[in-house]
Amino acid sequence: MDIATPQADVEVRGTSQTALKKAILEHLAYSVGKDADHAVARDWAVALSLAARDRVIDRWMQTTREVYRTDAKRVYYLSMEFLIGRLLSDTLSNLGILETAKAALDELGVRYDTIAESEPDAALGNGGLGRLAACFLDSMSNLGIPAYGHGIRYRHGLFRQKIGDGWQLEEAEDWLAQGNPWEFRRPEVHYPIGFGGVVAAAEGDRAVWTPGETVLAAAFDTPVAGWGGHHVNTLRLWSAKPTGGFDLGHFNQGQFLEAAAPEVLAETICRVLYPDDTTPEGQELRLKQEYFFTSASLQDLLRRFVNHHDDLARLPNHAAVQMNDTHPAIAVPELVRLLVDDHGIGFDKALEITRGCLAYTNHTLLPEALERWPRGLVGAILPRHLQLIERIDQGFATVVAKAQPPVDFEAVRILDTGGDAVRMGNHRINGVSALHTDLMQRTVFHDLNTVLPGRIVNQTNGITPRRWMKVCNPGLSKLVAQAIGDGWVGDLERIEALAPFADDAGFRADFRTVKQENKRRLSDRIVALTGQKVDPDAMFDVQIKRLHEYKRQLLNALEAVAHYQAIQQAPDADWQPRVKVIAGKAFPGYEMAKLIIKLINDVAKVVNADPAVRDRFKIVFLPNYNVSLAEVIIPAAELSEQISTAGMEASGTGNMKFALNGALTIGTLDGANVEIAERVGADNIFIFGLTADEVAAARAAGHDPCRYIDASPALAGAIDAIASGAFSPDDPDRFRAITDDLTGHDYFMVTADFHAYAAAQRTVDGAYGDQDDWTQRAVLNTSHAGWFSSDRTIRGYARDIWDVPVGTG
Ligand code: 26Q
Repeated sequence: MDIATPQADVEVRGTSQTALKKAILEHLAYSVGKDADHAVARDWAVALSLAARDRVIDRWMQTTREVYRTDAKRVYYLSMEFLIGRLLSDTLSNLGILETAKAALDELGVRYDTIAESEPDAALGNGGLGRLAACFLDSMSNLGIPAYGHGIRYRHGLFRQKIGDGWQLEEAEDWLAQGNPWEFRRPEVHYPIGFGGVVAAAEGDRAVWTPGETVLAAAFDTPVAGWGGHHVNTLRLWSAKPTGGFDLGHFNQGQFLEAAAPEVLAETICRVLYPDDTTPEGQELRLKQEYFFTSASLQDLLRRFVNHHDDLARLPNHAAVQMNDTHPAIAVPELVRLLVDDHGIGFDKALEITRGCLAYTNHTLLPEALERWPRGLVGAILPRHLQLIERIDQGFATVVAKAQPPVDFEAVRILDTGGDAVRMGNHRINGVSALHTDLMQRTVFHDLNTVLPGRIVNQTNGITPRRWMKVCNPGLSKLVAQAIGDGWVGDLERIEALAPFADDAGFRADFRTVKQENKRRLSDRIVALTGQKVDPDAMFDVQIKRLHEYKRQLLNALEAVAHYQAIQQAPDADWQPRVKVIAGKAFPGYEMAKLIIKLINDVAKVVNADPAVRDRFKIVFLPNYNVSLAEVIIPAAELSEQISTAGMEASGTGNMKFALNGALTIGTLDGANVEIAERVGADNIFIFGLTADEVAAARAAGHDPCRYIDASPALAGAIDAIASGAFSPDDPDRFRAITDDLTGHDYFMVTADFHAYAAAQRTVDGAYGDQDDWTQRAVLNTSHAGWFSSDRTIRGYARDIWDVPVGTG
């Protein structure tokens, strides 16, 4: 691909080493205001980022002009989360100038790695759903799909996690403190967003809503360059501002706080991601956040449409809106409202247009994560929307009445009268893995699937190979490129060509060398973050993800305790050395998850200090897991822990990143693990435990943890040690909530899967003992992971849901 070669009519700034060096120095002086002698790492990073941004802008404008000219259908991806992480390496790499930029900096006596580390990690999300949105932005650009990502420009992203005495501590992240060189503020693009107030009926279906309170949504744009830099899309994030000017009257009377109040109230809306919603105020704030960014995005897309078209009935031919989970689900009544009240379209037609534009992705079947809003709250904050929801609900009743076989309307209706709540999310729906979609159709959305058969489709998740291989694993990328060329970067399925190299001893040796180098890099990071020294020759076993009981970090910790006890009992046996790395954040209000973090740290402290264990087993909990840390951990991993209770992990995407980077998976048949197993082959993955159907059957029959504990001395020993305070001598009862749950309900089936998991871990140890054989399997994981590219996923959405054409990639 002609990476840095622009289209003929696009003026693009030079990308030679000389040109880049000059651009960096110019930005350092004229944008940052520093000279080379006084610049700190962050100054250099900003100067380089601006130089890189300049090289995106001409193509960005070209893309925009082209999309206007061809009047192409656009995709709007609405998401509460965008976990983009750092942008510098990714942008330089996509432009094909990463190596040149490094060389230019070298000439200036500046180390690229040092300055890259100074970029804050944009953590505008908390997990897979947010990272998926970021991978999708990259893929939509790669495939030349005109697209906007829309979300909230949080002042503080997800909290920064510190570990104090083994406990999670939360601090506000201040990612914007030193400015954000990637974004453009668009003061002229702003929309009023109303809350509360009263609704008066008008002619026809129209109503006049007079909000009690209004804020402005102001746009901030970040260009998103695809691989090769040819197509550049926009991530447009909304920030809240007060509508009026500053209240000088109050201020001059000495009422300073009153004068500042409108600003403070408006800015509250985009202050934090997932405000605690256990109080009514917190709930109200969350609903306001969701409505705020959804309404702004829809007003924006309607303005763009009506500027160039006059027939709103054709909107579905020009705009596809994807709702990332239920968080933007208020889009349904909001688009109807805008069409009916602002554009004078009849209700039925407006609903038809809305249905033609909107689609919804489901990311979880956990009942507590499916949003339901108290009817009173919706009525108070969005009175017009409640009217429209009621009307949509009535219309739906007539559809349901005709369903064959008959369906109970109460089970599917939008208004959940039993709980007096508004239930969101009856639309064109997709699941995120084959198993998850199947479970949706059979369980939570069973009745809906009967009423509207064919509505629920599957689009298995994917990951962008640009960030999750090319940028984060330069060693492996180079090795793969030497073997099969670099076509896989833009088209990952081509990495299949690597499979024959699994049988090539020389290639395997090189592959091992790369992994070893990545393990050394991670070991250095572990020392820097925790002071803990680990042996880079040990097996690196990794579990990194949000802390959640269903993800079963507890199963991992219990097995670690049992393994520790086994080593204690036979200290001279031939143990396979292992470093267990765990990282992840717990929701601030999720006490059980926070206690599990403390358990992991307490166990680690005892195990790591025990002279009998020596270098044969180390447990490391790395603080503040985020995208940037993942980029260091994943290339170094050898064993990927994907051990959720089957049926509970919708897909997983970390599992794909590990496989691509040559780790073998130990996992349950859950989410996309099923599809990974199908593709890498049973010999190259360690599957254990109950299946989703078996979990459901066991729960239905009444799961009895004691049956499993009595049958497994290893499990009983581990639970006893924790319960007796072996890891918490200062507070022996500390983990009571955990051990009581394990011996009582054990909803997540930890005891039921323990034995199979421990046995699988010993199989892993045996397999790792034959390094050559292990490496062969690792190479096959990399080469068979091509299907898990988010490019493939986006092609699926484009074809099955959005109906937009796709470029070659
Ligand atoms: C809901 C209600 C109130 C407050 C917060 C929430 C909430 C917030 C975030 C519920 C869920 C989320 C995030 C979910 C998430 O990240 N899901 C993951 O999505 C990935 C992408 O599809 C999947 O791979 C993972 O399996 C899934 O867990």
